[in-house]
Order: sequence, then C-alpha cells, then structure tokens
Amino acid sequence: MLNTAPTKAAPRSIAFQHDVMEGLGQVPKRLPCKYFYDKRGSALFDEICDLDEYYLTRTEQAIMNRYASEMGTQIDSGAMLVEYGSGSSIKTRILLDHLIDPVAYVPVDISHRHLQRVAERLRVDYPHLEILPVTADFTRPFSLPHSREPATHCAVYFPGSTIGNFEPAEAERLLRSISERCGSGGGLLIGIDLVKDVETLERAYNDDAGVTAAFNLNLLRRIRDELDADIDVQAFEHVAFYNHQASRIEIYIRSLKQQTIRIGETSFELDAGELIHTEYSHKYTIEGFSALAARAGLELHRSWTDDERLFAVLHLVV
Ligand code: AVI
Repeated sequence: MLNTAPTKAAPRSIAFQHDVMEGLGQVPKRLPCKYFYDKRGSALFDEICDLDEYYLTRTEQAIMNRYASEMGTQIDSGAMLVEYGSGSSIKTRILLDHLIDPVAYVPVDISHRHLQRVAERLRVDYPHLEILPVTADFTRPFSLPHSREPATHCAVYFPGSTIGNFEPAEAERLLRSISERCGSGGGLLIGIDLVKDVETLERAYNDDAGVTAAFNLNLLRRIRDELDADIDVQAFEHVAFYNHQASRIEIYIRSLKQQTIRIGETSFELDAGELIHTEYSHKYTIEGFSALAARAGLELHRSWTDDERLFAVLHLVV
C-alpha cells in the first residue's frame, strides 16, 4: 500500500530551502556561505586548508605553535574555555596544553555527530578536564552548560578568521554577545586574516587546482540535489576578487549564459554574466579590528603575528 502521508522535511532543510529561495529572489542574488559546509563542502574546505596558496591555516597554526605558552598565561586560572565553531578542535589542543587550571572546555559546533566524536577523543587525551560539547549555531543565542567546578570567568576561543566571513555590523553584534558572555575577568582569543598585497589574497581564493571553485560551486550541487532543483551546475563559474575599499575578498558564482533555475514551482531567471554573491572574507589591520572590537566592549590586550604579518591572533579583554 502506498504511504500517502506528507513527508516531513527536517527543520534544517526547511531553513535551507527558505534561505535559498529568499536569496535567489533578491537583487542582486545571494546565497548564504554557511551552507557551504555539507559533507562534500567540509571535505573540500579541509583540502583548501592544505593548499599552498591558502596561507591562512598553516600561518595561524604556526603562530599557535610558537606562542601558545604565552597565550595560555594571559588566560587566568579557573576559566571555562568556549570555542566557537570548534570543528576538529585541532588548534585548541595546543592551547589546552598551556592553560592554567581550566575548569572545562566547551566546544560549540553545529555538526552534532562530529562534535560528539571529537569530544570523546578529547576526554581520553585530557582525562582531568571536563569536556562539555554544545551543538549550536553560535550566531544565535545559546546557553552554556554548568561545569562540575564553577568557572570564575569565560575565555572564548574563535580561531580560523571565521569572523572575516561576517559583515562588519554582524561581526560587531557577534563580538558584543561574546563580550557579554565572557563577564569581567574574561576575554576572547581570536584569529584574524590581515590586509596584505592583492596577489597573495587573490591567489588564496583562486587556487590553481580549482579546489576553491569546486567548494563554491558545491553550493549549487547542494541546491540541485537537496531541493531537487533544475540547475545546470556546468553553466556557472567561480569568481573571487579583492575589493580594496571594503578590505575584503568577494566570492560569487557567475552564470555563463542566460538561463533559468527552477526550484519546485518557482523559477529564477539569470542573465549571461550575472553574479550570485556567496561569501565575503574580510581582511583587517590589527588597529582596524581593535576599533571594531572596542565598539563591542572588548579591548585589545595582546597580539601575536607571524614574521610576514600575514595573520594575527589577538587577545581582547572585557
Ligand atoms: C572559513 N573561512 C575563514 C574561509 C575564508 O578564508 O574566508 C572560507 C573560505 N572560502 C573560500 N576559501 C576559504
């Protein structure tokens, strides 16, 4: 017998469909970069992090390797270390090794299963530290768990230059919510990508092997496969360039011809050459970022960079 009950879509895919339809209905068209990270997109991002052209990950890692012991001493004992977008918590391990008597580590990530697996491994490697994973979208309000031993303050770790993917007003809002969360005595350790020559920046987002292009265009595959949309992915290309005025890399998907995307009953018309915006990646000076953070109630305390000043890790206090 046929099951005629309407299928119930998961809330996450409803949000995806809603955001895609809304974004493609706008002028100019846009798609939110948070949807890059399905299974294939996350694997492609891992590949990006290993590319020669993508200096960000290895440079931040080198800064952490070199200065983690100094960073650890800036964070007072009794802290609850909360990491925003913890992923595999790789950089955090260096920090955990140098923290003075932390009360607990709270990795926050949207991917529940991956988070639980990472937490299990951390419990084995750090048997004296309470590991309290939280599945949440950190751009929305979420509560922190209670640790067995009460924390005196909160230290937020936000590596990876992820803050660069937010527009300045959104970044300021997010930093304000972090500063409110930290409480007095607390602080934020954050990774930011620095302003530099255009060639280095544009190469990082236009790699020779085409991994960033595949990562960007994967968003169209997702829409095609998950929303059962009629899209010819081959008829689009990746575009990334530096906008000097706004100090940011801008990423788009360009339509190679006049065409139509169909999702259910709705059609979206594209002209040849039309751009769909997918991501901004803001680049900061330490002074510029400090001014933004100051507006959100956080004051620059210390900063660490690599010798070429490609990337910086800042400690900001409430
Ligand atoms: C996650 N985020 C910091 C990356 C960036 O560099 O803005 C995302 C990315 N987009 C293309 N390449 C990498």
